[in-house]
Formats: sequence, structure tokens, C-alpha cells
Amino acid sequence: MAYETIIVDVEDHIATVTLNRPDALNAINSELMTELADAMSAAQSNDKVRCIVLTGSEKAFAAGADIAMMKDKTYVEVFTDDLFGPEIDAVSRVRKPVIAAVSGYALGGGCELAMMCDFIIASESAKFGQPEINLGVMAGIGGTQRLTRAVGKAKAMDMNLTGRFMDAKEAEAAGLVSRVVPTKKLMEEAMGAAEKIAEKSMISVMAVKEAVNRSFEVPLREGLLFERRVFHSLFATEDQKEGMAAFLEKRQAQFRDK
Ligand code: DAK
Repeated sequence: MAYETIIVDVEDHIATVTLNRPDALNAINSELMTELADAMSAAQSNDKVRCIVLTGSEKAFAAGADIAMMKDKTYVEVFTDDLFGPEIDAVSRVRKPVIAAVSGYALGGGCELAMMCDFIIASESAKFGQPEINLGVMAGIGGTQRLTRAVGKAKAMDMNLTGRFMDAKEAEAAGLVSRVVPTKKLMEEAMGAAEKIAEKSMISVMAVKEAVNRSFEVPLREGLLFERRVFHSLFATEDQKEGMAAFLEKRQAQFRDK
């Protein structure tokens, strides 16, 4: 599929997906969502890809869903067409790790898209927000749910009710982002993290992703049992034998995803 609103680059086991609607600060329209879903599925099925980095421009990761596109839609249309629903499902179904590299605005659907990724690395200029309240609507793809889990009720309510933006420093202190780096170093840092992940056994990597995500879905006792059973199952892999042998032999492990 040829893309108009995103740029995809696969190099050294890392797929970099760059949102590319600069004139609209990467506002998310149907075309962008369709292309993003396609790129994520392609990365998932490409054996060369071991980690995905999702990013935008220096000024905006994404300033939200495209307001011009949504403005005249009726309830019946958004409900019947399930606006963005299937594409969002496709993005959140990716089993390979996805890092969001966020610079500038990550607002509304943009903040929600970043939160759909496995973790967020932010530049010092990043600004997160759920300003949908200013448009007479509310967050619709995780801004009241994932944000609350990430930063707690007080800040989630504050951001969703007032529409204020959170800067990178506050986002890091609140637990929304894993690291904050100088703007010029953002991609270097994100690619460095992706390279580190790409060196691991993909079996362990996908198991970790499933287990951490499971913690949001099930009670602690169930989550701990799931974690323990997945841990046990990794002893069925050659990569477990290799990883532990390499440690004891004081050499770099050569994982083969087997
Ligand atoms: N949509 C469309 N165009 C946008 C846009 C957006 N979200 N954000 C910015 N733009 C456009 C501007 O209209 C402007 O276009 P021109 O006038 O040049 O043609 C261009 O990008 C540059 O923007 P500004 O001139 O406004 O730039 P500034 O630096 O002055 O301000 C800003 C930057 C990010 C503070 C400002 O643009 C802004 O406030 N943007 C809107 C932010 C916002 O309200 N975002 C939330 C949108 S609602 C759901 C799925 C998704 C959603 C909900 C449900 N379902 C599946 C259930 C999501 C909803 C949303 O995200």
C-alpha cells in the first residue's frame, strides 16, 4: 500500500512510522488511521521488524483527530461507521513492541494514540492534553481510561475537564512517559531503546508485552499467576537456554527466536 499521510522506514530491524500531515499538525483523519493500521499490520507480519517506533514532527506528534473531518458528522454516522474503531483495534493488536517518540503536541486522539503504544519517550517540548472538552465532546479512544491508569484520577480529571496541557516534565513525574530527552536527541534515544529491544528474544519481548498489558485487565492474583505461567513456559525455548548459558560463559547471547 502506498502511503500519503505517513512515512514508513524499515532499517536494522526497526520500523519507524512517521505521521506526516504537517499542514494540520498531523491531525488524525480516516486516511491516516487506515494507513497507520496497515503499516502496523505490515510491521507485525514482517519478520525483519523487531520493534516499531511511532513518531510525528518536532512541532506535533498529533494534535488530535481531524476536527474539520468530524465537524458535520451526525451521531448516526459516527456510530454506524464506528469512526476509527477497526483501525484503532488494528493498532492496539500489534504484538511487537511499539515506542511512541513524542515531540510537540500530543493532544486528544494524538495523546490517546501515544498511550496506545507500549511506552512513550518525550522530548522536552512535548505537550500532552485531552482538550476535547473545549469542542463540546470528550475523549473517545482512551483519554478517560488509559490516562487515568497512567496518571491517576486527579490529573486525568483535571486534564479531561479543564482541557489543560501537561508538559514533558509533569508527564514524566506523573508516569505518563518513561523518559524526557532534549528535542534534538528524541529520535536517537527512541532508536537506541528500539535497538536494545531488537537484540532480545522476540518470544520474551512479546511475552513481556502481553503480561504487562494483562495487568490492566485482570485482578492482581490472576495477573501474577499469568506472569508465573508465562515465565515457566519460556523454559520451553532455546532462547532461555542460550540466554542463561551466555551469561555464565560471559558472552553476548545469540537469540534465535526459537
Ligand atoms: N484538526 C484539524 N486541524 C488541526 C487540528 C485538528 N485537531 N489541530 C491543528 N489543526 C490545523 C489548524 O487548523 C491549522 O490549519 P490552518 O489554519 O493552517 O489551515 C494548522 O493545523 C496549524 O494549527 P494552528 O494554527 O492552530 O497552530 P498553533 O501553533 O497556533 O496551535 C494547537 C497549535 C495544537 C494548540 C492548536 O492547533 C489546537 O488547539 N489544535 C486542536 C487541538 C484539539 O482540540 N485536539 C483534539 C481534537 S478532538 C474517537 C476517535 C478520536 C477522537 C475521539 C473519539 N472515536 C473512535 C470514538 C479524538 C478526538 C480529538 O482528538
